Amino acid sequence: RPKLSGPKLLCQLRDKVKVTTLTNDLEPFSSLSWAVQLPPNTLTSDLGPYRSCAVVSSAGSLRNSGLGKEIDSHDAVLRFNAAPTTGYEKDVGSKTTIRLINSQVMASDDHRFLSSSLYSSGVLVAWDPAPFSADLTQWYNRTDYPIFTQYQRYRKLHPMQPFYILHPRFEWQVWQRIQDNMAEPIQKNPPSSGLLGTVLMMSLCEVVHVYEFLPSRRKTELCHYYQRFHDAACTLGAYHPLLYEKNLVKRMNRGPDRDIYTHGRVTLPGFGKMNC
Ligand code: NCC
Repeated sequence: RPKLSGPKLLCQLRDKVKVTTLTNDLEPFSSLSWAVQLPPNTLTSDLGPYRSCAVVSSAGSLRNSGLGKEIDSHDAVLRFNAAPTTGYEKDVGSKTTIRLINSQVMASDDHRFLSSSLYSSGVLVAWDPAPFSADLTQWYNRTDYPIFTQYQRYRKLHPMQPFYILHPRFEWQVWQRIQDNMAEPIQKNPPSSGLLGTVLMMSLCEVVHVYEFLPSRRKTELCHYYQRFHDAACTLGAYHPLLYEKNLVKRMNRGPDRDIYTHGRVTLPGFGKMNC
């Protein structure tokens, strides 16, 4: 298999991956009473385009980075799961435009998803590891975590907050880009929120800066910047094909290698700004 150059990889990603979210007209949802809670339009038709965007990984290497001001200078900022800004502004900034959450966060008691103020501002986007078929009915009948019951509860409590659910086709389209560009077979688990959020922002923004997804010189076994928990698997991956995701992002990076070392910063073009 030929190894594609960065620009070719970027074009392939643009052409083969479509960021889609569930809308209330899709089966099996359209025939369910709560479908009215789903948005009528997709995320990409409702949001953007933004000029510049930041994707802030939750890596421990953001500690003492001093990147807060730089991150907040972007037109839109995407964060993940339970990653806070309060108390960490100097390193991660305070602006949150979109929060991408996995279904585990929505379901587990310790995250207090329904009541914590962490989730109640900005646009929420949720996803759940779906069967590879990406068939909506199959998935609906056996989600990894109870994403749909939690979605309904949350929407009742916060009816005005924009809240989208990623179409499972999207996660497997991204997975397929990784597999097709790697020599070995990779585990059949969906990509991490980090890569999903990066591709999501590439479809909304002219330029995307990703912070500490590729670790800088501050690389550490500290899992998250906001927790005292050490595990190298957070950076290297276990369930998610994280190392392969990082390899792909490294190849697509249009910024200088030095930016990775000093700032943990990768520069990616938005899909609308690419010449293929
Ligand atoms: O840890 P998590 O990810 O919330 O981190 C968000 C994204 O940041 C990137 N990351 C994080 C830490 C690190 N040291 N290096 C990194 O590169 C990754 O790209 C990651 O996706 C997830 O992907 O949704 C994940 O969620 C957690 C967990 O569910 C949530 O934090 C809520 O507690 C998963 N952890 C466990 O299941 C124990 C993690 O595997 C993936």
